[in-house]
Amino acid sequence: MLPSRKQIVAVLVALVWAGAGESRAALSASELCQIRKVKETLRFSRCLLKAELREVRSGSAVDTTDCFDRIEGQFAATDERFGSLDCPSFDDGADIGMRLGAALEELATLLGGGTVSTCGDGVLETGEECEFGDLGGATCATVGLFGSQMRCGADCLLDDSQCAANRFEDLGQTVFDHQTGLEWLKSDDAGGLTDQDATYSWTAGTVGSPEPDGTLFTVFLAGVNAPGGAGANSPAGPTTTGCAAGSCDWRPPTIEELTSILDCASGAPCIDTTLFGPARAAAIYWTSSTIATNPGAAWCTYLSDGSAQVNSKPNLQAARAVRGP
Ligand SMILES: [Ca+2]
Ligand SMILES: [Ca+2]
Repeated sequence: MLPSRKQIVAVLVALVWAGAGESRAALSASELCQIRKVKETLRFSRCLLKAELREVRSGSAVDTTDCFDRIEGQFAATDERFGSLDCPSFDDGADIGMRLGAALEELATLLGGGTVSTCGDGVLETGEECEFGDLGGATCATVGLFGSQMRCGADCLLDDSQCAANRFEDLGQTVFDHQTGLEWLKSDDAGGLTDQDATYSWTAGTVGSPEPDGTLFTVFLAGVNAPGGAGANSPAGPTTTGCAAGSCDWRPPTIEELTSILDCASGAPCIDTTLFGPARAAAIYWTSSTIATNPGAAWCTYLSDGSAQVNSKPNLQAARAVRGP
């Protein structure tokens, strides 16, 4: 990558600083190493600019190999003399030479009336859609796609090839949501933990108990997160890890997360069963969200109309596991 204006200024400041530093009483080994390198960088710049002068005068290309050989040799000698502990930078002769060489070549082009590409200089300019680390506000969503993989590609043009065309991706045992980054465990009708008819309690206590020790946690989550767990008779059961769909960090969704996948377009149940698996039309799904003013109850989602419901934690309701951010 070409040096930025900031990097060029830093070199100039270092040159001035090195000149001032020489008059100080005591210089550290680190400073002495840096001064040698700055001086050598200065010589390298002169070497290249002299070559450019000869080139303009003669009208033919001038070999600058000697310039590059010298800076690499001198930097290596400096590194050897001071060592990596004392030198603030190390083994960087070729890199400095390449960066400065590229910058001076651009300047020579400009001085000859030519134009240079500004892609890669870190500044987003007209004609550029992006620069390294600066996508100009573009995301997969701003171009009608899903996911978080918008990239800055060649010639400072946006590269959306890693964005997803569809929000939901069917991964077999799970569904990945490219909009939220969440992965959902599918339901089934196999009679195991993830069966559409299975129901669980939020707490093992009586009405009013806030504790998360019901079968939602001790059976459902413990099962999908444990090797050889009780979910083994469902399609989401046996895997190389033993956990459901190969992941052991399943959890109940928050009310916001569960609401984000509801879809009442085809009526009850308000979820796309072709994607997320079967669900009873009147199923009520637990979430991890306790009611702030009533710790003995938690938010649920009612699949018959997609509404949020308050449910007492000892009740038996359906469960759907999620993982991710
Ligand atoms: Ca630019
Ligand atoms: Ca069933």
